[in-house]
Amino acid sequence: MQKTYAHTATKAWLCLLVLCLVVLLAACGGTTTTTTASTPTTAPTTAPTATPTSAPTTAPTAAPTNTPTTAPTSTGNSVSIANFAFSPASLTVKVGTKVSWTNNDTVTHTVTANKGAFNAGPLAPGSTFSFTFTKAGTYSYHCNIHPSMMATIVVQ
Ligand SMILES: [Cu+2]
Repeated sequence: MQKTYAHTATKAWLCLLVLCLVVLLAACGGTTTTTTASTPTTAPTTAPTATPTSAPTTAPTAAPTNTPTTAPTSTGNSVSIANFAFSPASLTVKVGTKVSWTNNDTVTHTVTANKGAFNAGPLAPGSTFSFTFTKAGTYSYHCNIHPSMMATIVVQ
């Protein structure tokens, strides 16, 4: 009887010891719950995709319509003599054109071709001389009275 009691007593102590151990272990190990610190994942900044700039289409520059200004000194078929000068100094005409020289000056002049194609004798103020060009070429002429007066008729 005594032995049995002792046996149960030891058994109880063992149970108590085990219980204590369990409690201790639970106390120690239980708190070791590693709180996984969730490292804040840096929000992936969406890389700004370079928006393709539409290639600037070179706007076709409107071609400047340069209206051919008819040079007032090179057309027509008349030459004015004024202020000791032939105007225009160079006149271009077509073959068969009749060119007229009018002396609008206050003094007498001549219209003399350098190579003798034509020659308007003394041309008094206010008078007109005409010559029809039938052959193409460049006709330089001058005034016999005033050699500095020189001009050209271009026949095409
Ligand atoms: Cu003259």
